Amino acid sequence: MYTLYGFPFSQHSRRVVSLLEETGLEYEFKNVDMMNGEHMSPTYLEINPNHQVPTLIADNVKIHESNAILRYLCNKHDLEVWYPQDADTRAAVDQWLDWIQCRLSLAVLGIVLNKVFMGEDADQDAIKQGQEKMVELSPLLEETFADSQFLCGARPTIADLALVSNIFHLGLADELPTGESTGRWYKAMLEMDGVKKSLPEM
Ligand SMILES: N[C@@H](CCC(=O)N[C@@H](CS)C(=O)NCC(=O)O)C(=O)O
Repeated sequence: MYTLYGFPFSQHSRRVVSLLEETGLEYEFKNVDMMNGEHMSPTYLEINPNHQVPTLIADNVKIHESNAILRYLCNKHDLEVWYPQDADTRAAVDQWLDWIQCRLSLAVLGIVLNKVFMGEDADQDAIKQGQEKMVELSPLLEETFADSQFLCGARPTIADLALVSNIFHLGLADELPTGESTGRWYKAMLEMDGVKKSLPEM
């Protein structure tokens, strides 16, 4: 039985919830009320000194970093379809997971945090920079989905779960990528039970 500390409006938390739900692994979700600063509380800082969600607790293991958690769960439970062992496919999954963290995430954060959550304190420059970055990145996704049903082939992997958590986030700010193939992929992802269950109530 896992314990997952997370927050439904956190894109990083949602990807882990999606995998746990899709695979039927047992877990208890502990909501960290970020709107009221619970992630900065001494109790949560003991759990994750980075004051970030998600954090996964297993028997003797405590892991933060959402993509590391996804990989851990796949390795631990031999979730071959979600994180294929074949070196070439695994490299593709890892490439996208890193791309999502290193290239996409900051743009999504800049847009959504400021457009949706910061109200009058919104940093307009961060929104603009995020939008400019998305002009560069969205075509890369569109080209990928024009050729492939999912990021790494004919079925979704943890890279798709990480990506859909970000694309849903962009939707909160009315900034969904507009490409037709990306839209087809996004619709398919939203039909997955695990993804549905990861979404915040609105
Ligand atoms: N690289 C981390 C990022 C996690 C992250 O940024 N979480 C946000 C919520 S989506 C958070 O907890 N922010 C609060 C803070 O940084 O103080 C991961 O992938 O888990």
